[in-house]
Amino acid sequence: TNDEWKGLEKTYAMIKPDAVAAGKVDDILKIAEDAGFVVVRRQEQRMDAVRAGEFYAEHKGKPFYANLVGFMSSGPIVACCLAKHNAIKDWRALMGPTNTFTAREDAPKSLRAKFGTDGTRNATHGSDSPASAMRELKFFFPNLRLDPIPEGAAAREY
Ligand code: RTP
Ligand code: MG
Repeated sequence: TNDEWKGLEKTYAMIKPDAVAAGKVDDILKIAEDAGFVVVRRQEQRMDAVRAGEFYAEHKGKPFYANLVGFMSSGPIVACCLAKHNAIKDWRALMGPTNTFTAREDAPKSLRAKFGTDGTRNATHGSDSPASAMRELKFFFPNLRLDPIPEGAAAREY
């Protein structure tokens, strides 16, 4: 069976409503697989504003928060668990800078350069640390049993 991903670091990746609505889910996950990521989980779902606000609670009070919550609850997202050595950092690198326009300038091959729309509607999300990966994977995949190791959270399923 293909369970080699079980020993690899995992990250939470999300395809945001702009890229889902544009029909780019398969293109994005193909790029991820070509970059060495294993797609462990993939699930389309909608977040309501309460759940989107909870997911992005760290940004509560920031000027873009309401816009962000409105965007993230505007249509279906695709929630993913991706596995790879150094998955957390490497997925952030593959996504590129937060702002789509900055991404197009500084990282034209990045996912946000290719699939993003603007400063808030930027096609993809990725956990920014081992602790975030653990929290976010549990938030979307409560039945995925995760076992943290020092090098990174969410490293193994057991
Ligand atoms: P993410 O959490 O979605 O992976 O993005 P990130 O770490 O690169 O950026 P973060 O600072 O965590 O911001 C979360 C999301 O909020 C939206 N945003 N809009 N000035 C703006 O309009 C603005 N700044 C941030 C983006 O959707 C960003 O990904
Ligand atoms: Mg973030």
